[in-house]
Amino acid sequence: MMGRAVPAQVRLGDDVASALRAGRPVVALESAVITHGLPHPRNLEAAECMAEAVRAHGAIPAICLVDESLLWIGADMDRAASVARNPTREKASVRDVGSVIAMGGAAGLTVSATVFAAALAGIQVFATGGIGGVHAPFGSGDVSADLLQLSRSPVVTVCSGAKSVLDIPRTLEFLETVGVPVFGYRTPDFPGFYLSKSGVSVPMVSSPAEVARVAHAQWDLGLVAGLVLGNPIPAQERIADEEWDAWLQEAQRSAQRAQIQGKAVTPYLLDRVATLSAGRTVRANIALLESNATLAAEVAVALIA
Ligand code: PSU
Ligand code: MN
Repeated sequence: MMGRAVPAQVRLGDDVASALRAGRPVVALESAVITHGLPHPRNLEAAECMAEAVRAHGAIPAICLVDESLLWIGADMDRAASVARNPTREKASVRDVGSVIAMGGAAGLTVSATVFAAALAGIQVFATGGIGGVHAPFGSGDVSADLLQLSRSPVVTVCSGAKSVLDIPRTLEFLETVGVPVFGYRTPDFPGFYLSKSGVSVPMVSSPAEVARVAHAQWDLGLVAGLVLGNPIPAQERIADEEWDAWLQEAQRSAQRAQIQGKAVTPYLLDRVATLSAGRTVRANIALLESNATLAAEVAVALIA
């Protein structure tokens, strides 16, 4: 993979640009989890952990965000921290990126916006916590832009499943409909974010090399869809089903009472479960982000080997 010309509104970090030019492994990192998913200052700690894990496993991290009318692919930690602290920062999915750039705003990028950015720069692997999907209750009409964009960007997305507040079977059905292959990493059960299992079976892959073979086979055919690789949360941080169900139900009740809607739903629920669990969900989230960053780096290395 060689670097490619990027549009004028895009800035590549120096180390990202030189790695891409030299064909060395790069891993894109999501920033909505930093700007909207985790409380300050644990969010910055999470960003550092992810970047460090990517470096420790032989790849260059590329935090993707919007700031000062530019789409940054490989923002440095100072810029990430300044966007995270900006009180007017937005959570941008792929449809919002153009308008935030045009208006001179700042934004953390969701999975949909990050896989778009990664593909634009020629980055083939991306690490996040959980992808968006089909919200429960079915019929609410809330389906994340992540799902369609995953079918349009040839990037391996390493995650610990879909966001814990979603309808997982319907999310996986949607990915099938739009042609996105989904795998479990060393597990036949799609991971359940804070829980190790979601209860839905997926094909299993057991090494970064195997993931790389599948990705090459698919992309060499000219298929543009990305791959979703579900990596279970590290065992010592996983949360028991009953505990999680209780916190989630309570959080959903208060979201309903407060009439939270649209893209505010996820940040609101995450904030509520963090409080209800006395911080356990935050710790679990950071642990899985770090573990996903590690696996993503290994896959990026394997893709180039
Ligand atoms: N999963 C989490 N925390 C998050 C997200 C997912 O545990 O903050 C973010 C990701 O950026 C994902 C986005 O792309 O939520 C999906 O949001 P929506 O449902 O509004 O599309
Ligand atoms: Mn949504």
